[in-house]
Amino acid sequence: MIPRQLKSRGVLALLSMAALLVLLSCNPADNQSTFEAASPEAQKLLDLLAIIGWAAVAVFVVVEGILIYAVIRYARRRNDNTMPAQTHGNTPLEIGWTIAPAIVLAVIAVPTVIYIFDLESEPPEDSLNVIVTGHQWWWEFEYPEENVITANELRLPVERPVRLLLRSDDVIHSFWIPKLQGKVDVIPNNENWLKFTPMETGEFYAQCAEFCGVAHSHMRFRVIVEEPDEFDAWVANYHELATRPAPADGSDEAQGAQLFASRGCLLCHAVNGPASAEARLALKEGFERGELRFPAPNLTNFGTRGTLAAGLLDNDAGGENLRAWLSDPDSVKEGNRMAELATVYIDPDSELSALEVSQLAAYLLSLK
Ligand code: HEC
Ligand SMILES: [Cu+2]
Repeated sequence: MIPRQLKSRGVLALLSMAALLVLLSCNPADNQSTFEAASPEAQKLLDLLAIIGWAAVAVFVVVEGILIYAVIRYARRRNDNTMPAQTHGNTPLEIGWTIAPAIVLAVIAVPTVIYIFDLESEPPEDSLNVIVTGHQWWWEFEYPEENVITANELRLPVERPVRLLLRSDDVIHSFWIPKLQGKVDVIPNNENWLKFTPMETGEFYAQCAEFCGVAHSHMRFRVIVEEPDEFDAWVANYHELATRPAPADGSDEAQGAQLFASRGCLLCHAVNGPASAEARLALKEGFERGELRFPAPNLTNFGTRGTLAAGLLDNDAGGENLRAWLSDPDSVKEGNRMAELATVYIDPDSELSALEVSQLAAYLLSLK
């Protein structure tokens, strides 16, 4: 038998370990912690959490206090066999326990409803518009006014309000940038929207927050908040790349550019900027007829991206991760649609050689 003292020490150790674990998970500096807000909208959610949290603490303390008091004060004493006084109805008590929850409810409901209206109100006219499309298992970002389509990295100028229109191409996803805004479902055949104003420059981690299939946990993305002139330069660079002719000098990049067309990559990926509305419609119809391409990340400025395969890997300058991805996407990100669908379009017997892979990687990394 374990001695009592040891037993209670064990329980104490276990409890403190659990408490430590809980506290560790609250580190505001963590990439996906909501305890640090980088936008007024996220700050409002954090404030609301504090109000509700403290209200819950107050309720807990009062209820447990009364409970413990009653247990100690009114416990049956040894050898006391008298029947305690029986109470039927107590008007002040009943009024009390009706009013108290109403007050608690008001403390929680009033700020909640105010915040809901606030967050639902139309964003300012000069907001940056971005159309977000969730795909199994990556994110597409279209800037309709800037005429830019990119993937997996959402670039935003600091201190400018953004309005995101959220769509899904397939199943239900959930769009979540923990430090910038609450999550919103991304639903097929339906449009949701979300607004916020990023107030700090830097890189923010984000993630699909609704189970959407095998690679759901790898459906991440990054939000890069930068100075307005850096953002403008990024847009300008995109347009320069969209019109830059493919290299034609026999270098690795030039070979890669040719392979990009001849090995079927272009069936799914665009590298020439956003296609016109007509071209996109034709592609969509072509795909629906089973003839043409599957939606895939736009690679026009792929060389500017810091990550690869929806935030899963670093897009390192040496191209090591990119070569691993091109050689065998499934070993990098199990279940991804590039691996699955490539077998439909690309002759499965003609795998890319190591040379072809490195030429393709050289080409893609030059797109910056
Ligand atoms: C059948 C359609 C299809 C074909 C063909 C295809 N891809 Fe992809 N590709 C995808 C999809 C879908 C993704 C997104 C995968 C994910 O992250 O889940 C992708 C992702 C990528 C990425 C990573 C993009 C990013 O931002 O993370 C690169 C690079 C890439 N493909 C290059 C190529 C190259 C090079 C070829 C030709 C050898 C090719 N792909 C052929 C569908 C395709
Ligand atoms: Cu998901």
